[in-house]
Amino acid sequence: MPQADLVVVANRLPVDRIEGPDGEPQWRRSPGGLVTALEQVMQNIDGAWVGWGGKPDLDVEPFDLDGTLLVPVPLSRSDLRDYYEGFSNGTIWPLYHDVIATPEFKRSWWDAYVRVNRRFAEAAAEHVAEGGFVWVQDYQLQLVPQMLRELRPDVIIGYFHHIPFPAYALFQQLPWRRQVLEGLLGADVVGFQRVADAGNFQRSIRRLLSYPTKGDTIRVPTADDSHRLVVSKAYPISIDAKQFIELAQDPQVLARAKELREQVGSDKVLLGVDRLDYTKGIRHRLKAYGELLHDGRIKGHDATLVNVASPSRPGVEAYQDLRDEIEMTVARINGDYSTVENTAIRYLHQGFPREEMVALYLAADVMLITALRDGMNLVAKEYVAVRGDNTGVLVLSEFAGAADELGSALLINPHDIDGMKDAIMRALEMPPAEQARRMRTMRRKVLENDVEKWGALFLADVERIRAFRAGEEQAS
Ligand code: GDG
Repeated sequence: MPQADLVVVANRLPVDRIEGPDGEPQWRRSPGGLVTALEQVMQNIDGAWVGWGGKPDLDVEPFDLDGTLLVPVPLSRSDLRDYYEGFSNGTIWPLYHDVIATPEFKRSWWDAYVRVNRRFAEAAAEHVAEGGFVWVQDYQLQLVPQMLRELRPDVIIGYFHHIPFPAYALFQQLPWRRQVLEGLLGADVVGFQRVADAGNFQRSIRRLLSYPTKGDTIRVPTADDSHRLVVSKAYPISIDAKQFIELAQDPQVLARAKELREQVGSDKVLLGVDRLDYTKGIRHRLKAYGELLHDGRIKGHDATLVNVASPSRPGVEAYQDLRDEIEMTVARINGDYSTVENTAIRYLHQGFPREEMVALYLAADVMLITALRDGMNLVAKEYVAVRGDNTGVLVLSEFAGAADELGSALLINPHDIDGMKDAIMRALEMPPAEQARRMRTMRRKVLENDVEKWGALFLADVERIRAFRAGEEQAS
């Protein structure tokens, strides 16, 4: 079995299994954000990617795709129910997003999480070369670093956490809190989106495990009465800004943006783009917008809200309930305030190709990011990247990680509905000079701190650890 110097471990492989023209199954690259982010990093390295193939009970051999070895991890229907929909998305996701929804603590879900994490760790251990680097991605796989370290002490392990890490007072609720911290501490570098997330993680380590922390490092005791140093700090993730800028200059995309604008017809276009998830504050956004219509501050032809809610986690009950609630609210607002000529909210429960997303970003005067809690929020950065003429206004929740870098947006607290209404009005009325000043500052940040830089910063710390370890080995 070939072994790779870099192995990415993520819940999903970066491909979808589809039926080819001859009826035979084929793999097609899936266009997700993580894929684009890591594509850059993996380009020049002999890499492998361990992940689930996207269909239950799919048990196929590793295969090569454009120079990357893809290693499918089989998951049965019950694994998916208990490990993925259960512990990952019914326990960790709500707990780590400040219990916006109530997390459920089920022992059978935890058992499945342990079992499936071990399967991922074993697959990574099998495919990584001597002294190689394994980069574990996200909250579904928090136990993999420690499990992998036990199997392969020779490799360097990184872990990146894409979602928030909660305050100690919330994390404390987790019945398996110590096991999760020990699992993460199997890594050499533990990366977070915000400085505050790394701070929360270190506080939990001090309170629950009593390991000392200093600056970005944690001293983890080892079996031989010595210790290892673990780096834990913020590496804010970003987008492939060049790719978005190129798409925004594509004549077809520009024509489509113009067409969308004309079809919508109103004076101003407001846009929301999220996975349909309770963390994104879609209900709060609709409430604020509905009240602006009710108060008469926005009238008939003044504006339209285009709201893309891409389908997400349909197997989890909280998401089914959320969808019902949002769709009822949209229907009510449209019933009350649309006219024959103008629709108040254009609601789209669909996924679109990236070109269409960029055309929507170009057509929108105001982008509304109203997350109640969000690790980063790449949509905010995508909107900023494509606004090459420095027009447009970003209304951005303080609770999204992106707010740390994009302080020139109109920052809002989405729980404060009156504040959000005022910010929306200010955005709709903002003079072009102020739009340009704010957008220019934000674009500079996004273009400088792109995903390539994110990868480079993380890998630089990995190399630091590698050098430190080599020095220690020589000394002993
Ligand atoms: C998690 C964290 C963190 C959405 N709908 C369509 C579509 N998208 C694309 C967007 C964007 C991505 O999906 C969504 O990324 P976000 O960052 O906004 O949010 P999550 O999915 O919750 O991601 C988040 C992220 O991981 C990365 O670390 O920022 O905080 O929750 O790229 O454009 N893309 C296309 N069609 C759609 O309909 N093509």
